[in-house]
Amino acid sequence: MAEISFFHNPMSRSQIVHWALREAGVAFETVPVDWNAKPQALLDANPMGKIPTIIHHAADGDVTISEAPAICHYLAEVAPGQTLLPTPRERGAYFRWLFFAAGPLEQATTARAMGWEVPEGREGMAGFGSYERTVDTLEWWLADHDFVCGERFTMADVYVGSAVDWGLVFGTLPDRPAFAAYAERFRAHDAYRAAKDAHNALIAQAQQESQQDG
Ligand SMILES: N[C@@H](CCC(=O)N[C@@H](CS)C(=O)NCC(=O)O)C(=O)O
Repeated sequence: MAEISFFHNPMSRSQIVHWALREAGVAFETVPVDWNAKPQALLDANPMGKIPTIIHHAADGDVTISEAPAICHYLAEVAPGQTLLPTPRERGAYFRWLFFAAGPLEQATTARAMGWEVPEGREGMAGFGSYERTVDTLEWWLADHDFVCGERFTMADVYVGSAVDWGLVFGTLPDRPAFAAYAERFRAHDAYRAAKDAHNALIAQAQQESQQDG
């Protein structure tokens, strides 16, 4: 059995974890998730039936983790050498932006995609304030930092980078120079490219199968 069981559908946030697994260099087996017939093992592990979800077959027993940013950080912990974890000096930026992307940024971009607007006068109650405030704040940081923690790539870049990647490709983020320059830096990573290649191959295969069925 591989070290990690990875529930995956290429058209989902499990792409983030696919990249994280490759950055971490841990052995994993992919368990395909068909939206219309989710594997029982996924539902047993995560009653939300959501992916990404992984099961780490650790020496002292299985550990189930869901929520993409939690999985990313967990993988940085179990990765050989732990080089994707922040140094003590980098910890503040690492956790700040990891949680910023999981909270305000995810909420702001989802609200935008769904057409939900914060009612006038209620920005103070919404964790993301407004789409503009959230996006401007991320831009402010990335304009001055090559990576989330400064000069060095850490696991936070897999999660924040995935949000920027997705946002630029699908238009949920504006195409600003700081986002484009950041994307260029993380897209140069071998692990990013390997995950993308695998992702594109799975999409092509699914499209071929649906054409054959049709
Ligand atoms: N909060 C979760 C969100 C996961 C999520 O919504 N995944 C979607 C795919 S992108 C999913 O599994 N959808 C299937 C469903 O809800 O049944 C995370 O950040 O990991």
